[in-house]
Amino acid sequence: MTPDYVNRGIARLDVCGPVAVCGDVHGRLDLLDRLLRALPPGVPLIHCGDLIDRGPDSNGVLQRMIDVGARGVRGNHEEWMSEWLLGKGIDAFGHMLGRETLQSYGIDGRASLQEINAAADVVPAGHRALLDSLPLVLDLVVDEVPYWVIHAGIGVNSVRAMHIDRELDAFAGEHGSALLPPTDLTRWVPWLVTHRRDELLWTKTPAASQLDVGRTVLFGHVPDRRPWDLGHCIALDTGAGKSWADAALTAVLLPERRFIRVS
Ligand SMILES: [Mn+2]
Repeated sequence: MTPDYVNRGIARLDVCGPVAVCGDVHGRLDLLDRLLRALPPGVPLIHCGDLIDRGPDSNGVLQRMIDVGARGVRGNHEEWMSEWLLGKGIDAFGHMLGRETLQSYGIDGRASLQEINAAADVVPAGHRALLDSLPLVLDLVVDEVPYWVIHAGIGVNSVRAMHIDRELDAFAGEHGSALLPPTDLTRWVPWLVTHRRDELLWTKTPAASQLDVGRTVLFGHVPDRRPWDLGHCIALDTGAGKSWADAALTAVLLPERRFIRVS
């Protein structure tokens, strides 16, 4: 049976600006709190996924996101945690993905798989509900301007691959034409959600290779020393959770497109 969270493909959120969208947090509750203090008062926070792992306080980050009513999408790191909480155990994803997260819940990541998997019930129901609710894609509308929020964005290669993919036939069947003009690329996002889930979560595509789908895509997943606004995409992962001396958490204010970076 397909787990519930896999079915949460695209969620729509229609808001009045300003709104802040942040990149990967990776357990850095200190940076998240600094960012929340740096935002103009009352501005809602939206995240690009990868709230957990690497940094010391994944538990605290999930709780803070709940406390401030943040919305967002799932990252690849949330995938393993969802699987673990569904009782599938962490072995499918390996210890390395979750060690710091486990530690933040008081679970020794070096314990046996059996012990780790038996300890999953220490994760509060609210954190489970948050993880379970995260869609793969957020169809975000700010002051009537639409954006996509997607953890890994939309890589040029994933869409190029569609041209030579037999599954494109299925898309053509659903939409009437196999080769859409570029302005219709935005219609491929629902297709990608169904047929290329892993591309949207895992594929490392830097800003320069993100596809122009006719509206701005906000994404994280690829840490860089600085955020990028290339018009068709905004890259927001500035290395929170990495051991860089200048590791930072960055958000962009919409519709203004001004970056706020804390380190
Ligand atoms: Mn990440």
